[in-house]
Amino acid sequence: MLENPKRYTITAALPYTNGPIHIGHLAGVYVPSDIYARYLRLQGKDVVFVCGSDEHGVAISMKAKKEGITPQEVIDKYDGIIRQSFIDFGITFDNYSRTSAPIHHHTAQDFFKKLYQEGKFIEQTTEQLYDAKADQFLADRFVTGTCPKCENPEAYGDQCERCGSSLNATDLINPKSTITGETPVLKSTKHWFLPLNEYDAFLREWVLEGHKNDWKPNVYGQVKSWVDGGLEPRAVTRDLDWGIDVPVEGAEGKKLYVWFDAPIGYISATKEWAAREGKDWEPYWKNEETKLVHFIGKDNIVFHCIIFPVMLKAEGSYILPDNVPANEFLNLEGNKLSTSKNWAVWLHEYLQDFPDKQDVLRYALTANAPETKDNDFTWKDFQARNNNELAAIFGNFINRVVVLTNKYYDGIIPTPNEFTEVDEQTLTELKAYPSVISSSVERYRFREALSEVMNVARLGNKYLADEEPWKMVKENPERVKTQMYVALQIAAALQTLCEPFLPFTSEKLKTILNTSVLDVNWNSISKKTDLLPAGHKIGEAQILFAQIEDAEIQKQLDKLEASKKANQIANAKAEPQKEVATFDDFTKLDLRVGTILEAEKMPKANKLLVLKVDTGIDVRTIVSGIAEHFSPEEVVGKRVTVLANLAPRALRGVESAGMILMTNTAEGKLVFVNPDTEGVLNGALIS
Ligand code: B3M
Ligand code: ZN
Repeated sequence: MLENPKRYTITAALPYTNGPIHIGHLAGVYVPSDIYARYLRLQGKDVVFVCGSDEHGVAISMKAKKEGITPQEVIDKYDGIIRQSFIDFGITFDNYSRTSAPIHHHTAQDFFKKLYQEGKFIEQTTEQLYDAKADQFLADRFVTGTCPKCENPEAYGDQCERCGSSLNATDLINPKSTITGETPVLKSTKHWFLPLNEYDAFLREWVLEGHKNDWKPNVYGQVKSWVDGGLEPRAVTRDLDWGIDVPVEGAEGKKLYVWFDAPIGYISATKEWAAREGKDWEPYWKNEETKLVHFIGKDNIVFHCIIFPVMLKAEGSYILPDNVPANEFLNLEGNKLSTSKNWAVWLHEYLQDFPDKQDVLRYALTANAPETKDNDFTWKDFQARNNNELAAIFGNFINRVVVLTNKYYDGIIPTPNEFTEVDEQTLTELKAYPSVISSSVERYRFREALSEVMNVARLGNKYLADEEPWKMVKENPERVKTQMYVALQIAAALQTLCEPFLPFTSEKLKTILNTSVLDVNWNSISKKTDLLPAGHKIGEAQILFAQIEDAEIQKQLDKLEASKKANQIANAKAEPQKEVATFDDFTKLDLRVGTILEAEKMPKANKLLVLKVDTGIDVRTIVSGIAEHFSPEEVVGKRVTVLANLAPRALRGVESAGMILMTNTAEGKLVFVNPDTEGVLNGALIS
C-alpha cells in the first residue's frame, strides 16, 4: 500500500449507456467513490476523480436493436440521463467523459498499437461461435449459456456475472444466440489475444503477495481463485460493427473488445481533464507517488485486478492500482436489481418522488452498503433511516442548537464562561472524531465512517439532554452561554465531518451556521475549540430532514408491485404443447357447462373446497383445490366448465366425481375457465 501519496487518481466504473442508473450503481460504486474523493479534497490533497459513459460493446448494440434506433442514438440518450443523475446526486467527478469521444478512440488505439508493435499480443485464427441465421459472430452478450465454473445458466460469452469469471464464448455449455435463439456453429476468425498466462508470476507477486493485507477479502479471494485456477489468453478484439476500430493491418471489420477499451477510458478522461485545466496528465497515471484507486462492483473485479493491470504492465509506463475496493451487490426488496426486469429504483424517478432528498438516499445506501456481502434495500429501512436517524438524531440536534441560539442570543455566539469538566470532556471527545472518521474512510469502510459521523450528532444530543440549557436559562443564564457555546462547536464540526457523506445537508448547515466566513475545516476541528467564535452570527433554523410518511413508502411499494406484474405479463410463456392426442382420445372427455350451487371448506385441509355442482346431468360433489384462492361465498353461483366423466376418487374421505377446469393469469392468479354461458344450460356439452 502506498504511504503518503503525492496525488490521488480515483476512478469509478464507467456505466454502460444502455439504460439509466439505479440505486445499486450508487451504492456499489458512485457514492463510495464520491465520499472518498470529497474526503481527500477536504484534507487538501491533489485529487483527480474521473468517470465517463461506457459506450461500446454488445450491450449498446442490443439496446439499439431492442429500441429500433441506432447505437449512437442509444448512447446519446442515456449519456445525457446518466450525467444528469450524477449531477443531481452530488457525485463530484473532476471529469465525466465518454468512450465515444475522439480523445478516447485515439488513446485506446495508441495503447493497442504500442502493445501490438512490441509483440505483446498473440495473433491467432480460432474457431469462434457464429450465428448462421443472423450472419453474426457471437461474442459477449450476443451469446448466453451455462457457466463452466458455477453452472449459472445465464452466463455471457465474455463473463459470468454470478461468479465473476472471465470467459471465452467457446467455454459456454449449451450456448444460445441472444439474437435469434439459434445454437451457434463454429467459424474461423482472426483475433488478437492478451496472453494473461504469461503474467502469472507478475500477478502472484503484485497481488497475491503485495496486496494480501490491504485488499478487501472479497476482492483478494476472487483474484486468488482466478490466478490459482490458471489464466488463459483472452481475445481483446471482436467481430462487431459497433466499437473502436482495431488500428492495425488486416483488422478490417474488427473492433476493440469493450473491456479492453473501457478501462483506458479512465486515462483518456484524465487527459481530457488535464487539457481543460492546463495540467499534465502523466503524473496521475505514471508517477510512482500517485495512489490509483478503482471503485467498482464485484462483477468487474477480474477486469480491474487482472486484465487491465496486465495491460498496464505490458505497456510498461503506467502505475498499477493501489487498491480496488469493490463492493458486493445491492438487492431491492429481496430481489436482484434488474434493468431488464425494471426491478430498480431509477435515480431520475427517485428525485421526482423525493425532490431534495438526495442525502437521505446517500445516507440509506451508505449505512446499508454491500461492502462485504450482498445487502438488501427496503423502502421501510429507507424510511426508518430518515425518520429515526437523520431527523431524530442529526436534524433534531441541529434544530435545538440553532433555535435556542436565536431565541437566547439573537443568533450571536455567546462568550463562554469557565468550562466545567463535562464541557472539557465533551470538547475532547469532539476533537477525536476527525481522525476516527479518517481512519475508516482511508480503509474504504464508509458505513463505519458514517456511523461515526452520526455519533458526533449523538454526542451533541447527549450533551444538551444532560445539560438542559432550556431549564438552566431561568436560574443561571451565564452557565447557559457556555452550554450553548459547546453545543455550537459540535454543530460546526458536524457541518464539515458530514460533507463527504451528506453534501447537500452540509451545504444547508454552512448557510445556517454561516461558516463560509470562518476557517472551519477537517483538521481545525481537532485543534480548535472556537470553530464558531463568540460574536459570530448564525442564521435561522430550517428543517433538515422532514418526516417520510407511510403513504410515500406505500407508493413506492405499489410501483414495484406494478413492475412485477408487468414483468410477469411480459415474460409469461405458454407451457410447451403436450404430446399429440387422437380425436378418439378427445371424444372420451365429457366436458359440460355447470353451476356451483354450494361450497364449503374441507375441514383440516387448507387447499380444498367441497362443491355441490349442477352438471345438468345431476347435482354432484366435486372437491377442488381452490380454497387458497377463493372463499366458499365467492364461488357459489359461478358458471364453470366441468370434466364430468373423470373417474370418481375419495379425497379426505369425500368422494369427488369430476373436475372444475381452472387456469392462471400472467401474474399467477388462479381463475375459472368460464364458458361464454349466455343462454347455455347446465349440462350443455363442450366439444
Ligand atoms: N461498463 C460496467 C458494467 O459492467 C462497465 C464498467 C466499465 S469500467 C471500465 O456494468
Ligand atoms: Zn459462473
